[in-house]
Amino acid sequence: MKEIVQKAGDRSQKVVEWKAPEELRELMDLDPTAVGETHEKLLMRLQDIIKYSVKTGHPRFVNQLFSSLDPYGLAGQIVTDALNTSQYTYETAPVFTLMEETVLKTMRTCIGYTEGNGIFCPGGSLSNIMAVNCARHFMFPQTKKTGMFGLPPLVIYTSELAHYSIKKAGYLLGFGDDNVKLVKTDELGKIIPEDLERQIQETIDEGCTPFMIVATAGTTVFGAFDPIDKMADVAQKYGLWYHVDGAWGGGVLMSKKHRDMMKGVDRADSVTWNPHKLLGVPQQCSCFLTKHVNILQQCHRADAKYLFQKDKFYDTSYDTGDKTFQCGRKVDVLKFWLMWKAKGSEGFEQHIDKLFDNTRYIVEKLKQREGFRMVVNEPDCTNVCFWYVPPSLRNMPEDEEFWNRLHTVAPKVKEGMIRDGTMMITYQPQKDLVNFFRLVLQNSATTYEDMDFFIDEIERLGKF
Ligand code: ABU
Repeated sequence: MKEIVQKAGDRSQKVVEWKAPEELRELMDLDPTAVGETHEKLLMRLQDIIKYSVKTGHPRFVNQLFSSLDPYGLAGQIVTDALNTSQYTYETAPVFTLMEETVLKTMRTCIGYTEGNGIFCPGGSLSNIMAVNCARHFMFPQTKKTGMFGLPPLVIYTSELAHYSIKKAGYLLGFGDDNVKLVKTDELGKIIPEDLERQIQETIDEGCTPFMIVATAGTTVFGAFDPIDKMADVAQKYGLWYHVDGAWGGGVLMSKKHRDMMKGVDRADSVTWNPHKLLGVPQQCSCFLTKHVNILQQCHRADAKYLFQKDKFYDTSYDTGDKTFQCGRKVDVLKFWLMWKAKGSEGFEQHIDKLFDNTRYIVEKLKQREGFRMVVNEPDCTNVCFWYVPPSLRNMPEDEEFWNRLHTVAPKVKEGMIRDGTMMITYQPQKDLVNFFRLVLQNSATTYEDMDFFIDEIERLGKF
């Protein structure tokens, strides 16, 4: 354990010791054994597991929307696991029930809600699916008993760049893909409100029923923030449930300097906010928050008599299990709470401000360096999207062949860095843009020197 923590911040260590699946399978001997092994052997196995796992706490892991290794978060995680409880009743999780209630209330205050409810969910996708379920219940409470039979098609609107969990909500909750309408975005990746309204009107004209709008506060690739306040106007005009998916960007609410990016979020009916992303809490820590006090219970309550006995000797409104579609629920609040107690809100604020400062630094450096080209010139969030144009492409006309060849550059460079273990950054195409790098600044231990290293390293690996 000590080794993982020490190595997390040690730049002389590799981010990953890459092995191909067949080689790793050989090295790890993964089959469960008929006879138990000695502690010595088990410790050797754990050493190998650590050796070949990706060090996501390394300051040069900028690959995903999570990273870093906070010592207080880790301590909270260890204590959570040692206590091994399930957060569905007060009797099995008395402290965590009150802790969850208090932390969620404080988060709601950050959003600007004066009252409401919430729950920790296993990931942002489930929080978003929870939002769709609450929205449907709010408008059509009868669906809990009778299902969707007899209802017109119910339509959700979200960005074409929204997280794919909204489409999955369509699959899971019976709306179908056709009824999750994807609204056009501008060149910065933000929803175009006029297209949103056009599509709502089209739905009405077709005799279908609009019921929900989902804005994104921090899209997965560009980190774009939709026009939250303007979309709230549209939701209000048509009487629709308004959800803001702030899984990625929600953390800006902790910073006085950056919280205005979410202006209007208090008008949303519900919000997804993952502290395991921008706030650096260990995985997983995802919250669904709503201004509607009773909707979670109304929507999910099934009254399992073996668990939620009403004749318990304590106030059973503290049993939170029926606020969700889960039964067993891992405790995800302690690691967040411990970090909050240790750093204070001011510590989270400094963390966010440092991430945005780092973003400004690397964007300026990239703009100055030959061969690098920004995809988004001024990113909203801490996602830095850029192409690297290697020397062999620099004097080519920018025709189809150029773009086809540029498309192959990021995968090649990525392969090089993984094989060498020097850093990890992801790439992807988006809309009609060929593969580009997305560097995510989420670890405030990442320094200006690390960012100079990222640029130099991509240049070193891209000398072709
Ligand atoms: N839930 C989106 C996470 C994707 C990423 O880390 O890039």
